[in-house]
Amino acid sequence: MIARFVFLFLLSGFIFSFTGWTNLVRAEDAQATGKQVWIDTDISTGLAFKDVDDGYALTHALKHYPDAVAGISVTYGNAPTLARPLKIAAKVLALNGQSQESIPLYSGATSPTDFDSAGSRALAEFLRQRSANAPIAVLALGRLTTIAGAFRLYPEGVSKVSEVIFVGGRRLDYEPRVGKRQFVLTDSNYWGDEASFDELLGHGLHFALISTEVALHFEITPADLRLLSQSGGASAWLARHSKLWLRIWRLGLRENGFLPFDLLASVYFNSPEKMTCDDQLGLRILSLPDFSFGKRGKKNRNHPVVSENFSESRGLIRYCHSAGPAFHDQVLEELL
Ligand SMILES: [Ca+2]
Repeated sequence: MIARFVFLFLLSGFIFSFTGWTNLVRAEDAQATGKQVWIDTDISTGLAFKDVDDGYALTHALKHYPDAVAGISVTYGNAPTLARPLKIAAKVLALNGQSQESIPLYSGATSPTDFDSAGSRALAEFLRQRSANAPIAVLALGRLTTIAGAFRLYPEGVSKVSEVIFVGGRRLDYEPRVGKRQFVLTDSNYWGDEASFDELLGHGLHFALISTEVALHFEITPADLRLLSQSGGASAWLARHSKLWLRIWRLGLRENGFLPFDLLASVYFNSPEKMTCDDQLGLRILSLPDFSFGKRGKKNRNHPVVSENFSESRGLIRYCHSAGPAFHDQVLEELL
C-alpha cells in the first residue's frame, strides 16, 4: 500500500511524446516555412523520480527546427528551484549542438504569482520587436505563468502569437485512461496554475490542446530506449535518463512503457498533419469528479473540457486527439 502511494505520488508530477535523409528534408521544410516558436518548459529530465517528457520535446525541437526556436524559458513545477532545470536545459542545448548564444535561455516564473520573471520580460521584449505580420507560436510545456506574465508586460503581444500549444485538456465525452491500471492522470499543467490558463483564454488567444488522448499514440518502450541508446548523442542521453521513469510507469501503472506527453507538442508544431485535430470546438472549465490515479471521484476539480455541443464557450479551440498507425515509428525516427 505504501509502495503504491509512493508511486502514485511520484507520477502525480506530470500531466500531462528512417534516419538522416528524412530528418534533412524535414529540417529544410521547417526552415522554408519561416515559422518561429517560443518554448516554455518545466524540464526535469534526469532529476530522480521526475518526468522526462520535456527533454524529449526540447531534443525534438533542436534536432528538427533549431532555427525556428526564438527563445526558451524555464518555468517552475518540477523542481524546488530553477537552478537545476536551467542547467538541464543548457545541457540539452549543448547535446544538440546549440548554445545559449545561438538560442537564448531564460529563467521563467518561479511560482503561480511570479509574473515578472526574466523569461516573461524576454518573451515580452521579443514580441515587442516582432512584426505583427509574422506571428509566432508558443510551445507551453508547463504551467502558463511565464507566458501570462509576458502579456501583462506587453498586452499588444497577444496579436503577435499565432497559437499557444498547450499540453492538457480533455473531451467532454471521453476520459482518457492510461496503462493496464487504466488510471486517469492529473491535468497538472492546468491544475498548477488555473488562473493563468483562464487569463490567456480571456485574451482570445488561439489554443491547440495536445491531449492525453493523442499522447496514447506514442509510447516509448524498452525496445525504443535501446534504439535511442544506440543512436548516441542527445538520444542516448534521453534513454539513459528514462530508465528510472520507465520503472516508475511499470510499477505504478503496470505499463511496459511511458508516454512522453510534451514531445507530442513539438511534433505538432513541426508537422501538425501527423495528428488528427478537431477545430472550432467549444471550451469550458467544468467542475468534474477527480478520478486521477484511481481516486473514486468523491471530490470535484476544474477541468478544461472541449465539445462541439457546448452552447456557451470560453473560446473556440483546436483539440488534437488521434494519429495513424505509422505515427509511433515516424516520431521515434525523428528522435534517432
Ligand atoms: Ca513539461
